[in-house]
Amino acid sequence: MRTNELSTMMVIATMLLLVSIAFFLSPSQVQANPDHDANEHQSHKVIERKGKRVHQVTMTAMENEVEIDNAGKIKYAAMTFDGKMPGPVVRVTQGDIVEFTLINPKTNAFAHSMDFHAAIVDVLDEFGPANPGETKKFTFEANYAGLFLYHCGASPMPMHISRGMFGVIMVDPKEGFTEAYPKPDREYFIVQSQFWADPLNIEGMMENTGWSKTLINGKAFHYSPVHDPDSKLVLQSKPGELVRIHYVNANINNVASMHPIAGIWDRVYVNGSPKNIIYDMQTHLVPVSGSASYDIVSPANRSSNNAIVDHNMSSAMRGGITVLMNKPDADPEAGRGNIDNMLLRVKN
Ligand SMILES: [Cu+2]
Repeated sequence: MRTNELSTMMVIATMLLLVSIAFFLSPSQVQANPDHDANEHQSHKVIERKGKRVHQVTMTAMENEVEIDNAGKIKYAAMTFDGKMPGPVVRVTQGDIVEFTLINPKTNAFAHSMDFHAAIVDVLDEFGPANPGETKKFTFEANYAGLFLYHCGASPMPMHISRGMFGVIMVDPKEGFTEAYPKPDREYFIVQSQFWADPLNIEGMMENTGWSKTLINGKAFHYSPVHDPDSKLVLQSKPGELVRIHYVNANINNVASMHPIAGIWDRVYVNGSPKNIIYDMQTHLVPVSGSASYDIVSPANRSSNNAIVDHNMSSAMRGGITVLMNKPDADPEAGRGNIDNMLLRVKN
C-alpha cells in the first residue's frame, strides 16, 4: 500500500471514529435523564426485556403511625405505601414498562389498591382492591411523559388518600432534555395534602370541613423554619441556578394556587410535560390530583430566598409554605443525583 493511500485511510478512520464519538455524545444521549437507578424504593428493580426497560416495583400497604409535625409530637394513625407519607417516588422514562405488585398484609384491617395516574388500564381490573392477606399485580406501559399522582382508591377513598396513601410517579420524556425543557441544576419533589386530625371524619372529608393542616411531603411547614422553629430542612440552590420544582396536589378537595413569593415561575410544565409550557407566571392553578413542574431562577448576584406557597391562605397558613434558599454555600448534593436529595425527609 502506498503511503498516500495509507494516510487517506487513516484520515477516513479518524473521521469515522469522531463521528461515532459525536453520536454517542449527542445532546439527547448526554442529557437523557440518568435516574433509572435513582428511584427511592428499595425493591425497585430495572431489567431489560425484548428491548424494553421494565421496572419491577413492589409496595406494601401499611396501616402505621407517622409523625405529621416537625417536632415529632403529633402521632397519627396513617395508611401508607411502604410506611411513608407520601409513598416512595417512582421514576421511569416514557415507553418503559412498570410491573407493579401491591402486598396487603393479613395484619391490615382494610382493603387497599393502587391507582397510578400514569397508567391506561381498567379501573375495575388493575385498580381493584386487594383484601388483607392478598397480593395484587398489574403491568402497564408508561407512554405519556409527565408528573403523575398515585393513590389508593379503596373505599372510602378520601380516607385512604388523606391518611397518607398517595405519592408520585414521574415519567421522564423519552427525548430527554431539550432547549424547551432544559436540564435543571437542581430538582425537588413536593406533594401537598389535606389533613384531618380525626382519621375517621369521613363526613368532614366529603364536606371539606374540619381539616386542620396542610401537609407538604407529609408534614406541616415541613421546609419552613421561618414558620416552625422545629423545621430542619429547606430546599437549596446557588444564586442563579435553574431549580425545577415537581409539585403534585394530593389534596382531597382543594385546588392549589402555586406561587413562589419573591420570584416568578420562569416556565411551568403543566402536568410535568414538556409539551405543555406556560411562561412567566406569578401564580398557577393546580387541580386536585393534578401537577406541574415549575422552573425558577434566582438572581445570580446575591443570596435570596423564596417562599413557595399555595396562595390560598387557608392552605398556606395551615402548613403549605416551603422555603427555597439561594445561597453560595448551598449543599452541592441537594436536589441532585438520587431521589433522597429531591424529596427531602428527615433521616431518623
Ligand atoms: Cu388504602
